[in-house]
Amino acid sequence: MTLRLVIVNKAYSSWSLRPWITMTHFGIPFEETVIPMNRPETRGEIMKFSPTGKCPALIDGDTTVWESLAIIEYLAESFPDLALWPRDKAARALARCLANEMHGGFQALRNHCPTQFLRPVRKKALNEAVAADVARIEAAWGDARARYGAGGPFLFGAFTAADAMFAPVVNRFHTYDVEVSAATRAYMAAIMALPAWKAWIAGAEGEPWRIDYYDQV
Ligand SMILES: N[C@@H](CCC(=O)N[C@@H](CS)C(=O)NCC(=O)O)C(=O)O
Repeated sequence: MTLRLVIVNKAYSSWSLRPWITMTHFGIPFEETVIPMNRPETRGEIMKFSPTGKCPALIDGDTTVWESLAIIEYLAESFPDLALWPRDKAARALARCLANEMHGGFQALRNHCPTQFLRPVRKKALNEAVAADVARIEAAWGDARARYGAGGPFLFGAFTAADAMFAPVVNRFHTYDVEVSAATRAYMAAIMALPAWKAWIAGAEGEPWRIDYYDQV
């Protein structure tokens, strides 16, 4: 049975990107349904797939999985031959810590700098709370890279679900021209060079829907 991933606009959706880039990068076949946000019918359309009225949602036959991180865990269980998480237990524990920290945190950064995959690079001043989020993210990335990143340019060497969880932050740092270290820039460049990243941006560019609020931030 073909997996179906239900997402909202690629131009703006950070949560949708996470499972999408995971599945695309690892070559997991799926069909996608894109529901445009900010329309009167949006919630009803999403509710056909997800009880939360939020995307992403993964449909696998009779099984529906929502919440980006739960979807990634479901995929990791469904495709055990693919190293969605690092193979080493201690590395995997750190990867899950970081993924959970991202899933539940960094609210200041998320509110101040919404993901916007089509926004030209333009600097935005950061307040103290956002700067603290940026500092913590840089420290977390640096720690993972120092301990487990020797085998490649990603947090745990090869691309894993931890990178997928942070991929929208790469967009935020990039498009709001956040001042970060050279090491952070190198990590961002590696993410933005991924074919799966480029495919997401191309998808966003091809969408006919624009939302003023996000376009003006
Ligand atoms: N914690 C959820 C967040 C899901 C979420 O907020 N999705 C947003 C898109 S980024 C959504 O579906 N918004 C549609 C709407 O509110 O109408 C997850 O990890 O999947």
